[in-house]
Amino acid sequence: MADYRLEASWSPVEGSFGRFTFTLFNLSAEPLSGFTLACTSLTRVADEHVAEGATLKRRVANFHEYSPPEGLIVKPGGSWRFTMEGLTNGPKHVTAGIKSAYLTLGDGRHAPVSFGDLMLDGMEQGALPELLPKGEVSEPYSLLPWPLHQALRPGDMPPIALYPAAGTSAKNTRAVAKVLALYQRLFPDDDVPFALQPVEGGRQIRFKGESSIMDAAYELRFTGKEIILGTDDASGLLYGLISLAQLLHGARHEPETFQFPVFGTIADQPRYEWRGCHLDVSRHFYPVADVKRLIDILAWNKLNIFHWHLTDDEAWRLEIKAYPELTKIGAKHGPDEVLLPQFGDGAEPRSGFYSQDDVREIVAHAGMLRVDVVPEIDIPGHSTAALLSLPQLVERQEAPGGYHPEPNNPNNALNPAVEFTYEFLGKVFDEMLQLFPSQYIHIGGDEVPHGSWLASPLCKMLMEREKLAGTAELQSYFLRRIKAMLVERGKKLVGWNEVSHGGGVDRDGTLLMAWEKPEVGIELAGEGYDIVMTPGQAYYLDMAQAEDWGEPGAGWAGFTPPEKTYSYEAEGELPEELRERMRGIQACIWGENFASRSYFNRLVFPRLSAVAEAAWTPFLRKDWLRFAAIVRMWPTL
Ligand code: TNX
Repeated sequence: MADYRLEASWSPVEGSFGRFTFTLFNLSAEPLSGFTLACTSLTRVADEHVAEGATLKRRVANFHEYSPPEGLIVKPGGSWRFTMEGLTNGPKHVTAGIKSAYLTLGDGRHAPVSFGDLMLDGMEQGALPELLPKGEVSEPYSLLPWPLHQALRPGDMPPIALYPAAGTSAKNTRAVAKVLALYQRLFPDDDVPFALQPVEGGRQIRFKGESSIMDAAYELRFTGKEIILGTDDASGLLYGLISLAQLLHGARHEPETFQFPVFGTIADQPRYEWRGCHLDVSRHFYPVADVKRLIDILAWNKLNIFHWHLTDDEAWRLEIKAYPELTKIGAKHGPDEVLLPQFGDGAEPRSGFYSQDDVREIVAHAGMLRVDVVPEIDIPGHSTAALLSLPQLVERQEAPGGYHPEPNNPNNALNPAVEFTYEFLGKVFDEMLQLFPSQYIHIGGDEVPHGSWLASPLCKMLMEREKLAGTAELQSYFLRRIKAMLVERGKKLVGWNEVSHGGGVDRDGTLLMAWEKPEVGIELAGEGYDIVMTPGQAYYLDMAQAEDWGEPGAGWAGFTPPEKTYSYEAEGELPEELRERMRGIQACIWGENFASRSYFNRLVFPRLSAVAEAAWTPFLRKDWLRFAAIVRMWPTL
């Protein structure tokens, strides 16, 4: 147990974003004096604020440090209480408060402080709403995503196991073994769905090449005697086998509801080729094993893109051999480190990044499951960690607070007029080429605030020379150079929707993710970009799932119950002639709210499967109650 505990509550105030009340308890045996209290809070205290009982000594992005009144002594068992009125936004949920806390004592040592979620003053919390109904099915098959076509007759007893018919090729046997291993990782307590040798009471699978069907498609024909699996590529083979494992999983787990087919066919193929899930590992770091398990879960849900958000303001998580500082400095947080403690960090310094060996392991794991790993380094904005790790990236003459993108650090964008920026990125891309076989590299491009770089003398010169009118055109200049660097290296550029600002980049081989709303995506498609829809209102899995205070998650895009994610149609009013441009949809898992595993699971599941079904199944074949009945048997992290 920590010697100190900090409790925080919030009360609404007419005409403002309300007031925080903090109480620090001294649980140690010694009186506490001559200290400061540091904490990270998602809701920030504004520069203009009224403090009672403390002063805000400094604030850097979400990091706050408070000093008690001169001479304050907190006795053992005693507490210190203070309030802050004047916040940058109004908190909406329990998770909007403290994410890390520690004390700096008189002698410079740092002491851990425990804390909990943000309380709402004077309000009963009440029970949280049920987010998932029990569900019901009209056809007894546990397939999720639901297939394009099926006409099946259920059998009474599921087969004991499925096994490859005599004479099955090594490639197909290996595919069975692969899905068997996947199943064992996801459901270690369950009976296995496959065996490699014939099993009494089992059913054999016969494999058939089916050159007339499209990529990732498969056909299953069931007879009492065998199952014929027709595919034309490795993805179809994988998905056909996963469907068989899913059918057995349901029939065994809930035999009153689900059965295994004895006759009939499934003819299945995905609605979209890009069925993605993004993971922000900058705000919250996930060990290799967690990332691999998430990829297992993606494959089980037939998602095929893992968009790996490896850098942001808070941390740079990818080892780059040419610049070891990026992870030595830029992936480490601590009270006396260059990067201050953030979400979930405490008094002890803590570091987390992926070595190039880790990356190779993850990419190989994903590749085996037909998941393409699309790495993102978020530039030019969201780059505090890189800028603090490599001071050569900083424009020395630029005013230190030239622009201030809340909630991030001031001047958090790579400077397009600093030539070293391109040398640096060239080397980063060169190393990424060796690690990531994907044809795509995501370069972010989001949230560069208006006014960025305008206090940079070097940018002023560049603007004159290149006849650029402001921030957006500077950004476009930068991104066009980045695009050329990627093209030179044989890669396609992926970015967030703001890449199109100020003239954008060459459309050819550029894919943009519309996160602000689907209309933005439609506009971009009209401008000639390929698009993927990642609407914050429906597919951001960090968004809270109900309005209730007690429901964890972010609130900036409202709240998103699983049913909303499920029933959302991301194409919106996409005109027929732009359909070609829409490559797919994607869920995004931003990390600010995921300090605990239980919050991760509560927020990500079942909404991730809801996006997976939207990515695979035609809109008219979706069915919320069927989804609810099946998804409760699906794995979580
Ligand atoms: C917006 S979406 C962001 C992220 C945050 C997220 C939180 C986007 C391109 N930028 O930096 O983590 O909201 O929901």
